[in-house]
Amino acid sequence: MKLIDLGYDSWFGSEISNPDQTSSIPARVITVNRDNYILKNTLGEVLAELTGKLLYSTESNIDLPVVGDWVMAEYFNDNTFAIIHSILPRKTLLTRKTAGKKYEFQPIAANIDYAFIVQSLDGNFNPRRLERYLVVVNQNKIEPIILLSKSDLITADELKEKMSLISEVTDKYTTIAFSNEDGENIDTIKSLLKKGLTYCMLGSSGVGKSTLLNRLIGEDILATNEVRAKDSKGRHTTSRRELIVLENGALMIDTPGMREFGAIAVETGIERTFADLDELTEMCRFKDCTHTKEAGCALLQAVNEGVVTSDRYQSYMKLLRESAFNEMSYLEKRQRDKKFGKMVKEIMKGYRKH
Ligand SMILES: Nc1nc2c(ncn2[C@@H]2O[C@H](COP(=O)(O)OP(=O)(O)OP(=O)(O)O)[C@@H](O)[C@H]2O)c(=O)[nH]1
Ligand SMILES: [Mg+2]
Ligand SMILES: [Zn+2]
Repeated sequence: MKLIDLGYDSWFGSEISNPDQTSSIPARVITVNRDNYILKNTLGEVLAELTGKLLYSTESNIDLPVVGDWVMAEYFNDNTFAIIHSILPRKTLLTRKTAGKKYEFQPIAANIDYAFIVQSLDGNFNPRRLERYLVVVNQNKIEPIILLSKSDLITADELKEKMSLISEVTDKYTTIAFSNEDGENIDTIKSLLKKGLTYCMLGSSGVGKSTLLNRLIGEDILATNEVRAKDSKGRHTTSRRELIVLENGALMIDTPGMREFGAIAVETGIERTFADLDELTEMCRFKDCTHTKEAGCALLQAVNEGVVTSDRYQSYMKLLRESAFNEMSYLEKRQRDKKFGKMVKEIMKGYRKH
């Protein structure tokens, strides 16, 4: 296996000729465990740990390796163990807001080319949730592909209705309804996968991400689990993120289903996902129009005329508000952290003097 088969390309190429890292070689992070990593490159797969320096210089989660990262690693003991010295710059980084009240970025996966956003066509189907995923994926300049699973559970008429709801959200991205159960459109999904490109599965627990991946592999490698019939909720079967090389050479990252998919600072993602609404706001009479009550608001007019559904308008406004609020909270937190750091330094200096 060559590095190019693992997704390495000239984009990363210029980064490895760093003279003081000559003992290190590039490798891709294929699994992140609690205390260590599994790397893969031409030497095969190896267990790896971080250098103390990297570990202690990290200011946030973002500075630590995630699945899909390219790292520079030094190999030991006949290439049975490695130490990670640094992370190569990331082509793309998929992040979300850390679940709960914390205002932090949580990295999900790095160097992703395409994200499969998976929703099942039964209880999990939700156009508003799809918008949220699209915003985050678009923010990171990753190409979304929309997959609607469990088509075997609904009638042809229901499918038609749901597809039209999706086309109301967006008609820009490939959208495929499929079934792991009867095999519908599995081949269509297979035909999308290209050698050397990295894909990642996103979506709630229980929608069939791992089952699909097993289907694509043609073997039951990943654990899957029953869903509670009552509310279509999964049980978080997949517990870690891992990268798998498919037979045709495509690279696929499975992720555990996420209960929350919060967003921080995703204005660009919102603009891209709601491009038509964003364009309308350019035509508002006032530059600082809040699109809530102003006369001459082009967006409100479009809603009144039925050009834009009120659901999409509300979703757009909600995501903008949430993104701005989370960004402010994040920046405030960073500032507090910095001040705190400074204070600690001052105190330590004082100690040393005495
Ligand atoms: N009827 C039907 N059931 C499916 C389909 N795909 C998956 N399932 C079932 O849904 C359940 C959950 O599937 P998983 O693949 O474990 O779901 P997941 O998205 O990986 O869930 P997490 O790992 O928890 O995020 C399993 O019992 C599957 O057999 C499908 O297309 N149709
Ligand atoms: Mg899974
Ligand atoms: Zn307006």
